[in-house]
Amino acid sequence: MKIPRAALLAAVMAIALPGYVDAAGRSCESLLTVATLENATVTLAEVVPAGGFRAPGAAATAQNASRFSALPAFCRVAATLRPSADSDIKVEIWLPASGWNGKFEAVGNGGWAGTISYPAMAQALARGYATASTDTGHSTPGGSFALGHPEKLTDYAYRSEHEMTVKAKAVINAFYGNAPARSYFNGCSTGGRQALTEASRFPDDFDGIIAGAAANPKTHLDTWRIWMGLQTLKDPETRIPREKYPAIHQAVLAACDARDGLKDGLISDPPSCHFDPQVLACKESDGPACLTPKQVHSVKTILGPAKTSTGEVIFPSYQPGTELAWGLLIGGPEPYDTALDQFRYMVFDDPKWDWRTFDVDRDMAKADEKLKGLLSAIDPKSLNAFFTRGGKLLTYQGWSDQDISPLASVNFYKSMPAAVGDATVSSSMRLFMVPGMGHCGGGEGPNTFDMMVPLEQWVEQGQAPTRITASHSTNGKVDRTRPLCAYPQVARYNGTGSIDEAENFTCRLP
Ligand SMILES: [Ca+2]
Repeated sequence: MKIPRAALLAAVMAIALPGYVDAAGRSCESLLTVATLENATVTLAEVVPAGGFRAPGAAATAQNASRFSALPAFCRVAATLRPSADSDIKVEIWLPASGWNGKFEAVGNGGWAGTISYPAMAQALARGYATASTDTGHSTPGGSFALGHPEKLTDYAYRSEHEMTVKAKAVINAFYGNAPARSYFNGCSTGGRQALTEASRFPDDFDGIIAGAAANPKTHLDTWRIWMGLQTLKDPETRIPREKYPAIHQAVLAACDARDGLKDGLISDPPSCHFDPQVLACKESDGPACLTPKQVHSVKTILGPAKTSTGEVIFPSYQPGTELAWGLLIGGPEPYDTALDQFRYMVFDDPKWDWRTFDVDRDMAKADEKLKGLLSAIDPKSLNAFFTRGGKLLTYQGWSDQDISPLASVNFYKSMPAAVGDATVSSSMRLFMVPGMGHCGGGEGPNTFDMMVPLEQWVEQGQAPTRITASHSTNGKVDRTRPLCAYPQVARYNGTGSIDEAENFTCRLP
């Protein structure tokens, strides 16, 4: 008896794939055999019961465990993507087992990546999104992955995010029988650079993009980070000991806190604050509350931009208010490791390269040449295609960012009108600066906020965000809320009511 091939196949699948449903909605396990993924192997497809996810490696912290234990049931898919012979890109795609909101939220990475961003995936999944993250093509810490592996560097620079997005959309379509109605990208730091890179290179991937504290231009950023170290660490006498940071911070607040109209421990418009560290000059012997002449000079230097020998600005500076977190770039004994790795492994191809030999003019030019189109500056004009098809770009950065000068986001935003026109910026891009927030979070200012809802309202209902409420918590309890305002507006106190409640503030030009 001749059995039709299709019937035979269906019978085999029903046996091999427990929980197989039908074409409208496949079982999670059936995704193992999704054959439409080019240059990719699905390595895992299993249902994770509610609260059942256990993160591997560094993501297995107590804080994350409580976040994961609150997750609903989902279909967990893992895959390895090989767009080049040397590629080894790990991705995970999480699909809500029920209550899918019909949308896709991809999440970004930090630093040199090398891990799946499980906590950010959990946040997206908990809100009903199908979500995806990639390790960007390597699983080692730092930048050593790039040494002798140009294809892996390409994967890190832009290819892994795009490949992940294409594959995730295919898996979502296979699982639910529908493509996502909307697709969003949400990232900060390296994730911010990934966000801008996606908008620039792959304008069709996302409908809305959140780019926080974008590490852009990366080649200049890492030059600045090393320059910060060179100014303060090469000569032991120019070093500013960590125990002096609080005194400097207090002196900055004394000079500038009230200038924005409200003494609240925060500087709302740091570029208008002009702090002279000479006020802290030691009058008698050296101590934690004063600065030696060389230290006064160091503070002055790092509060100004890094420049080439001909005076061209390489990258903007730290802003007043950031002092408590200066240790990241100038705490010593060496400049910031993340920045050194770019030059060791991607510019000089020499793990033993000595930062003391760094020459700003010569070595930044070499970085720009070698990393052109990978980690060099993102051209503001290149975002036009994304904007033209209706894409919305929401950017933000903390004014007290200790890792990437906050003026990086401001300068990029300011460069947009000349590149794409005022009308396009007005309809497609916003910047929200966050007083007192550190790098992608933390700090003394209100540092917890939701950019996804405002972005969705913009993309889906055409309502551009003007004001987003942020909160600050101490020991898990909210003790201050404050509006974030669309740049160049800042939050101004109305003059009555609690200064810890957002409703008593209005967004105005400074
Ligand atoms: Ca203030």
